[in-house]
Amino acid sequence: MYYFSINTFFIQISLLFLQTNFLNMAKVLFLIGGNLGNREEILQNTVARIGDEVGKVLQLSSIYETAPWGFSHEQNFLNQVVVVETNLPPMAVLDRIQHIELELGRKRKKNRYSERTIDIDILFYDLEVMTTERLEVPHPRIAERKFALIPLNEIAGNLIHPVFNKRISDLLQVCPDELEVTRY
Ligand code: A4P
Ligand code: MG
Repeated sequence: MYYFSINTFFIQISLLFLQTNFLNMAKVLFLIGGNLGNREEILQNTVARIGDEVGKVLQLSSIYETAPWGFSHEQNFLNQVVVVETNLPPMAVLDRIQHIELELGRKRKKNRYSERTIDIDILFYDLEVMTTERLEVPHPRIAERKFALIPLNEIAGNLIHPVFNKRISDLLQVCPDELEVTRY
């Protein structure tokens, strides 16, 4: 009898721990991409580093070759969406991805949109909506860019954008972006 209740006590404590842990987990969708260097290898390294630093990688979209959006450059981008489960809060996720960008050779230029080895953007952090000086989620330009919407649609077409209240698949249908996006 005594043994039984001690056992039940420990089972309950472990269940509580698991539940709390579970409740603290967030799903983050990243868009990664770059147009300089060995683009495919850099994407692979980025996914591996995100797995080490941010959390478990749950899903990857296909890789897409995409024309530079917002500026001209002779080299196209490769872009991919990565889904990760993490217990880090949004700002800590941003710190980690900026650290990974630097590690993988990202150099920031003065001009707004420019060529780069790797850019890691947070598209969604669960369905949270936040705007601070350093971080805006959902990423503010998702709906204007097929290079983000097409890979997103592949793995999360039914996701409802919490600001526009529209599915990703619907945002894609009305997106006016005409730049080329093809499966790599
Ligand atoms: N920041 C705010 N919100 C976020 C967020 N949700 N995720 C801040 C990541 N960062 C966020 O980013 C500038 C600042 O944005 C960061 O310091 C962070 O505090 P950055 O990476 O330093 O600079 P950036 O990426 O050059 O600027 P920006 O304005 O973020 O550009 P975008 O929107 O990332 O666009 N064309 C193709 N085909 N494929 C691409 O991947 N990417 C861009 C960059 C342009 N054209 C492209 C692509
Ligand atoms: Mg960026």
